[in-house]
Amino acid sequence: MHLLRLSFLLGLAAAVYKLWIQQVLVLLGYGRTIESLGNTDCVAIPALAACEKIVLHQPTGLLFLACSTVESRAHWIPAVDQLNTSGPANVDYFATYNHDSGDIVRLEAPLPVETHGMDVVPSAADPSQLYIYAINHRKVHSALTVGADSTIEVFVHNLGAAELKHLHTVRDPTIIAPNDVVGHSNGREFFWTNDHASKTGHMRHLSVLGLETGSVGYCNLDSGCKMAIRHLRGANGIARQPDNGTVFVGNCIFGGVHVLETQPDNTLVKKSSIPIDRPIDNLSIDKDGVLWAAGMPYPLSLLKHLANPSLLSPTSAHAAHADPNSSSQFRVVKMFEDDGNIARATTTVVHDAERRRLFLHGNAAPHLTVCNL
Ligand SMILES: *[C@@H]1O[C@H](CO)[C@@H](O)[C@H](O)[C@H]1NC(C)=O
Ligand SMILES: *[C@@H]1O[C@H](CO)[C@@H](O)[C@H](O)[C@H]1NC(C)=O
Ligand SMILES: *[C@@H]1O[C@H](CO)[C@@H](O)[C@H](O)[C@H]1NC(C)=O
Ligand SMILES: CC(=O)N[C@H]1CO[C@H](CO)[C@@H](O)[C@@H]1O
Repeated sequence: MHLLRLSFLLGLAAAVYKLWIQQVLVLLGYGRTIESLGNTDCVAIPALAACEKIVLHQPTGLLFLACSTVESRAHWIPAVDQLNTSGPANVDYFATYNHDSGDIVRLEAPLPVETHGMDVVPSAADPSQLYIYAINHRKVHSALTVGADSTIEVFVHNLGAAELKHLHTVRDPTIIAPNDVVGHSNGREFFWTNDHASKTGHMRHLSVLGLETGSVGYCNLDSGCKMAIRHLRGANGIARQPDNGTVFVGNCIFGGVHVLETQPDNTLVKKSSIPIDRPIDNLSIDKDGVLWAAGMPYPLSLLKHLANPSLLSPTSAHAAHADPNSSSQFRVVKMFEDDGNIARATTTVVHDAERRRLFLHGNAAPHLTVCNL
């Protein structure tokens, strides 16, 4: 009787363990083959390297980028505990790229920014003025123990100008490990993700077991900052459906996308998730309302690449179409996949639905990739 129960329990434990291990192996890309998909009509733009985040200005087709150098990234990426302050100083920059003319403009900023996530939002009052919300991970000497001094900067940019005007620096106890940001068209409100619950420390590593989580915060320059939702696993890139308050957050550990609904008090409630068979990084929404997500076919090779950018790491991009018949259902289509030779270790994808172009870039990638779809 006891033996029977014991063997039943052992069998159950083994089954659960096998299921869990299988899930982990799938997420790590075990047994995954990398296809060649959508990667035949692409060009590389090496003048724009190590751009963590790209945002499209749809009316002009202009791409905004938050960039660095490959060497600097190998030293300093707080999100993955790369906290060596002796890398190159003040090399990060914002730029615009016009794919039709090939013009690259480095935007002069009145203060140095260690770039990460970014959003670019036309002002509701004057669409030729763009608000730029940018994560800034300032280096501090004791970074190894206390982490980066992270803030969120708000700039304003006149379309076509060569500079950014600084409006605000937001520093708050809830801005812990900021990763990505979505801003409001009034220049005064934003949601951002914390990729972890602490800046440094061993607890951060427990995130791979789901025992440590990220969060999303909300700031209003008039009323302050607060947590909008806590305990969000693998919180990474963030995007918002402009017209209806749906917020998407990529799950860079367990795969897929969290679908959140904005409440009247600007907190967020989780509604559903979009399953995708791999960890998901940064997100964007195109003109047709389709959500584009950068996939990590082999997350471990991505981590190795971030520490040593010369290593290849594959890339995928996925498009999630909302099902018109059911608000919580999405149809996900893989649109791009490459072994890393055409688009290396992509962490951010943007689709120009009007010009049928896909832009891909990576935190430590050697070049911007532009593909005709
Ligand atoms: C930090 O970077 C410097 C300069 O590249 C290097 O000499 C040093 O070994 C690095 N420190 C660590 C802990 O990796
Ligand atoms: C939505 O429902 C209509 C009518 O039932 C059906 O014809 C259509 O195929 C559905 N669309 C999707 C995307 O499932
Ligand atoms: C907003 O759009 C998304 C599709 O992207 C849909 O899933 C969601 O239900 C919509 N929300 C509302 C409140 O209409
Ligand atoms: C905003 C942003 O770029 N977020 C993430 C994109 O992907 C890299 C690589 O995994 C992450 O480190 C960023 O935090």
